Amino acid sequence: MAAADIAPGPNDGAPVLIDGNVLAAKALSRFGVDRMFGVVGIPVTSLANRAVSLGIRFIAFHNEQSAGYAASAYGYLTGRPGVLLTVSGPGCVHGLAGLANAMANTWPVVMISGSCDQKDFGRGDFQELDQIEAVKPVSKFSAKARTINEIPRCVAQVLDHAVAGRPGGCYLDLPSDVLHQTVTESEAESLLAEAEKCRLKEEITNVLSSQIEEAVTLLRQAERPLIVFGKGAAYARAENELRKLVESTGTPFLPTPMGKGLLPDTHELAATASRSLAIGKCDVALVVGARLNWLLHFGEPPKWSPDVKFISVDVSKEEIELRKPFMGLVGDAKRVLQAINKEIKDDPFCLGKSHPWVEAISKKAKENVSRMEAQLAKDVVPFNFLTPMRIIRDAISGVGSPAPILVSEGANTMDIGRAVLVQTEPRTRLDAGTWGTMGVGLGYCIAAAVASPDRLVVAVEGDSGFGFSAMEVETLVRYQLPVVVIVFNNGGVYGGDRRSPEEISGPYKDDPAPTSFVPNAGYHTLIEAFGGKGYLVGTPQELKDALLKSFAARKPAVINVIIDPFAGAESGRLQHKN
Ligand SMILES: Cc1ncc(C[n+]2csc(CCOP(=O)(O)OP(=O)(O)O)c2C)c(N)n1
Ligand SMILES: *[C@@H]1O[C@H](CO)[C@@H](O)[C@H](O)[C@H]1NC(C)=O
Ligand SMILES: [Mg+2]
Repeated sequence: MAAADIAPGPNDGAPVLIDGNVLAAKALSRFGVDRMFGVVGIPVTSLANRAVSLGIRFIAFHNEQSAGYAASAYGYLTGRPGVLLTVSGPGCVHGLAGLANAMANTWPVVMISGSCDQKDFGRGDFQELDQIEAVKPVSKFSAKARTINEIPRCVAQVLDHAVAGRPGGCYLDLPSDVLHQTVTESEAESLLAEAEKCRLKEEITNVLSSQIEEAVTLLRQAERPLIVFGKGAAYARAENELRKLVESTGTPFLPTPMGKGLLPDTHELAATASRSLAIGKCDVALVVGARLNWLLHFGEPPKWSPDVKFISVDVSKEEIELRKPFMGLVGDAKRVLQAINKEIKDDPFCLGKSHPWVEAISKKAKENVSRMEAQLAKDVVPFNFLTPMRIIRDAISGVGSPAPILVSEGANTMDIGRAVLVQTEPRTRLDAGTWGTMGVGLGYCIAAAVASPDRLVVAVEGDSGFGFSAMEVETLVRYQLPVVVIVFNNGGVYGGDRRSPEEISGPYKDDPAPTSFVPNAGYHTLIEAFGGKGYLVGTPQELKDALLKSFAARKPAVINVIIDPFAGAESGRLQHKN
């Protein structure tokens, strides 16, 4: 708004003044922010209110941790930085969890925190903390507006850095004295315009055509090629290019957990169910937007063959330098795959269904699937993990397109869910991720519902995982989000008390085990406290009915599924790490 547009007020002629809160809200809106997640309080309440009045949807949480997880998942799902707003000191500290988890997952997020009055810093001011120092290990860039004039430029910088190169977390510090300084409307306009001019352009790194040729030659000459892809490829929206590459060359593929759905799990070249053979025997692995970290066994023997040649496609040069693959192609996954597909088109090759490698993979997969299906087909009551998981899988398939977004956390619950539940569309799975973080569930559900209002959101959560952020069920109800949270209630972390006799002694031996919660807890009643719908189920028919009703209603619901506390295994699939 130009100053001239303002209706004349009582002090006719005097310039209209706006404060730092208004200017920050204006900058966020001007630079493309449409959603914010957070918890308000001194000194940022007015910033949140002003943002809303400028058309930004503000999702108010109970805890900054969940809001931070939500903001980062929103960044991942939309490709634009998610924004988390917190108060100073403890609010910022809670938000660190969101920043750190975003860094581990390489998702773009911006945390904006109010901070204490600059002149009182070091004297024990209200909620005082050196926030710039606190965010250092968990962010890629931070900025502090020391005067109101710096606000627009700082906002632009953090938004740009969050998505530049490898996405990650950025931080903006807004001291309370700065939020209360004022400038005139016209000064604000020129500050905003100036900041806009300095915005970073997206850097496009072009891979050398000689490198593309070399990569294609490696794939062409491979006897047992494999294409592995992860959430980096999902973030780059490389699904069409991946499908073209997989199908034109007949190469088996393996998604990482959040890569699932870029190509449908049901695809005939999916090697998920023959994972051990695929990674153990492949001779060339094209790894797209996935890091060779613990989730992929560091790309090392004994899981991988000692002779495997990795071709890594990654947006980060540092990642390639760290892993030292046989070949590294630094660039955006979508662009690099386009170049690879183009190179192949001139001289196509395809393994074909009867190729011994493709046949071996598909044979192993079929064996694994039929073993699993035989287990899944049984109706086991009291519930093990498999029976309810099958019923949930079938209910989710029944929804059709657009497919629901699946959120999952827990140990057994998440691991078994990953094997049983089917992903058919890109970016429809959010789970504990690279960091194995419990507590992400409700925040991810809220982000998914906000980012994709046309999709149902279904969470499959262990009771421990759920408990980390369970109060956010009120947030689901308050915003009436179409989220159905299914809690696998086995009475604790991994389930029942599995301690050996020698672990049960000492003065506190009669305390509940460190892994145990109250048995048969009424998690479904939590959401009822806020007017949401709760279901308690213990049999296949009860679960089917609850899913049918809650999926059709598309309203916030919690389904409390009572599971045999001794089904499953300690630590799920990660026993060797415990
Ligand atoms: C932030 C965080 N704290 C603690 C852990 C350790 N941890 C791993 S899985 C898990 C919970 C497993 O229990 P539950 O969610 O009930 O799943 P179940 O195995 O019982 O299905 C915990 C606490 C973690 N991964 N992250
Ligand atoms: C069997 O399939 C599941 C997923 O469907 C997978 O996690 C597991 O690794 C497979 N087993 C082998 C031996 O490949
Ligand atoms: Mg549990």
